[in-house]
Amino acid sequence: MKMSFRWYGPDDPVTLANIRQIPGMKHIVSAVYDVPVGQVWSEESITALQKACQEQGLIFDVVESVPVHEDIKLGLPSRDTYIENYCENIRRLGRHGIRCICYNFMPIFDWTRTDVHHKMPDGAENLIYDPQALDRMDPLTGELSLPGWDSSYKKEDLKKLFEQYAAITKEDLWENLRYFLGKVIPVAEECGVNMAIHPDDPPWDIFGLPRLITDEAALDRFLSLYDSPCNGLTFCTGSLGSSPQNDIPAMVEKYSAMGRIHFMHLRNVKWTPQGGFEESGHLTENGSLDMAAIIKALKKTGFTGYVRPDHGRMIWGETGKPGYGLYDRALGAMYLQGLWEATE
Ligand SMILES: [Mn+2]
Repeated sequence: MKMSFRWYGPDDPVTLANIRQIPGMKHIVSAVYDVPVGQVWSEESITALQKACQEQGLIFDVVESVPVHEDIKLGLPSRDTYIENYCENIRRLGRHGIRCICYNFMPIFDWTRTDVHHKMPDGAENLIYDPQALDRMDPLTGELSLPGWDSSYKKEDLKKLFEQYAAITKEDLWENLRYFLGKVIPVAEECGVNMAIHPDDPPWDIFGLPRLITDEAALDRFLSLYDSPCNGLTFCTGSLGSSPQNDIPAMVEKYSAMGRIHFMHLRNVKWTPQGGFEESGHLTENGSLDMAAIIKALKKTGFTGYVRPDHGRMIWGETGKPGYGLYDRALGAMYLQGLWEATE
């Protein structure tokens, strides 16, 4: 496995100089944030990220994410222009040494939590999802500030998007995903880039919007939409593991054996009696997932892809981007590498 760390670019309070001091850390996961969704990334911006990483002895070879424009998900006539831009981004990233691109196909909302500053009994802060709290939120009337949320949306834009999604079915969304893959996977193959879809987080419908990538049946269907080694997964244990129905170690073993996992997001979650979850420390005993069994499944199947510690808690007084502080993710990286080494 290749150990990596997500970095939000020069504005990230966590610096590359910090990251390089984490033992075993070699790869950087980042993205260009200075252009709107759907546009082509400039060569200069990509080169700048690559250079900044090189200067710290790190390799920038994973992108998370190249976002998919809503018009593509909705299947609007304008999608072809956005897909062509997407393909151009794959070509440019491939030329700059990027080997894996993470993306998702979630309508409007990215990963969703109901509190990103939840106080844990030990004083740490974590991210939680409480279904009752979500029911009380109305994205069309209330003030929304979600972590994966594009704050540039105006209320009117959002209303229109909801109307557009109301007009399509879940099957339409699957068909639009198939159409997208049909155009981008051949380009990714030519460029030597692995495409890795991130599961929906949480893996169920929210705000009445359909969500596709939620369980084993959905992953099977997704992989069959375009049969190519380049059409693969970002297997996020925390996202899929939010649903107690998903047997995470068994799924990891299955898809890793197929060679279709290109990127692992490793974190633990603790299910709550209310049907929600809390993001816990990475350790098996902290949450509901058996992290050692997950690492063993990767080892057993000869996994050589990228791994990153996913969201961490905020500890030791650190402030910053919820889920993306330095300290707890660094602890996660060490724990995961310890499990890996112990299987050797
Ligand atoms: Mn993830």
